[in-house]
Amino acid sequence: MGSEQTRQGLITAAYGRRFLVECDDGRVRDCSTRGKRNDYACGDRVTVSCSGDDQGVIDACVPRDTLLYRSDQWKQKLIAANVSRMVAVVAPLPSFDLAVLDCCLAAAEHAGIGPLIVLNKSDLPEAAISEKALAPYTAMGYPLLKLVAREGVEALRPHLAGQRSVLVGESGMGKSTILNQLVPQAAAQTQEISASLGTGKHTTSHARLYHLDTQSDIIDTPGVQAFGVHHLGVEELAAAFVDFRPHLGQCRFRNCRHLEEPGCALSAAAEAGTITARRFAAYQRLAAENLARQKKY
Ligand SMILES: Nc1nc2c(ncn2[C@@H]2O[C@H](COP(=O)(O)OP(=O)(O)OP(=O)(O)O)[C@@H](O)[C@H]2O)c(=O)[nH]1
Ligand SMILES: [Mg+2]
Ligand SMILES: [Zn+2]
Repeated sequence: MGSEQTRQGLITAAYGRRFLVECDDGRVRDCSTRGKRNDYACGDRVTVSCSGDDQGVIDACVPRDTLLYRSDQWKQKLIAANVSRMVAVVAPLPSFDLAVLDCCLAAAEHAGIGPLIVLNKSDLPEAAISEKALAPYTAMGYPLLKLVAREGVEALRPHLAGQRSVLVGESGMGKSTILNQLVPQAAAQTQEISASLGTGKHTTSHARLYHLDTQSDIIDTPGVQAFGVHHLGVEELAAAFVDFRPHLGQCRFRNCRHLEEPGCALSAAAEAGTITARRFAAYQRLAAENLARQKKY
């Protein structure tokens, strides 16, 4: 004993309750936590009690600038800390779910993280349909970048410069393929979409941070089937739908939840086509779920 030394570090991988921490002496240590804590994420700046060159224990976390997480009825899942940009990746095959995209974007808005939508695999003929489905998102101001990650991702680099970015999206969209193009030495395993089930064995299982240069990092994350936003209250939810913002505060009732209230400005906007009916329905479903939960507890 007596060889413990305290160091600052950056979490670069999160494996349940174990974390890889890049310490200020340049060494990456495999770290556990105190008291079975697991509320740390890739991108967290932490204090580590180091035991030797390879191992340590995380003692504390520096306050975060941002925290991206998802949540369902039971628990929260931390995804990435101190990120400034979300790269939401979709692709025509396997088909993607706009409802998942809506939740990713809402979580990013709520966390103060700037989203960029990437339509990957734009080499596929089905990409035209996907692009049409994404038109409302560009109309509401989200930047959209079409990529063929298999061929190259140079067009993405300017969006990542000076940022810490996180790749999010459903499984099989090509997040790890994008990462490998950006950081060839990462050699993240990518999954082969099997014709039978669309499931592959190389699907990403843990979040991992890579340095692009001294100013920019990128975090690859496992694909999600759903991106729960149970942590957003009804009011926060409406505010996280950026296309709703011009209409907020214009309903007849100040506390309008935009569900069945008369004189709802959002409902009128959906009918007039100023906001898309699909986005409004997505909001209403999430808001109704949220209220039902509040009643239960
Ligand atoms: N046609 C085409 N296929 C691509 C492109 N980019 C990636 N793919 C393929 O899409 C499949 C899935 O790619 P991954 O990078 O593993 O996807 P992922 O988003 O990391 O998936 P998870 O780790 O499960 O979340 C692989 O078979 C890739 O070869 C592209 O630009 N065009
Ligand atoms: Mg992956
Ligand atoms: Zn309303």
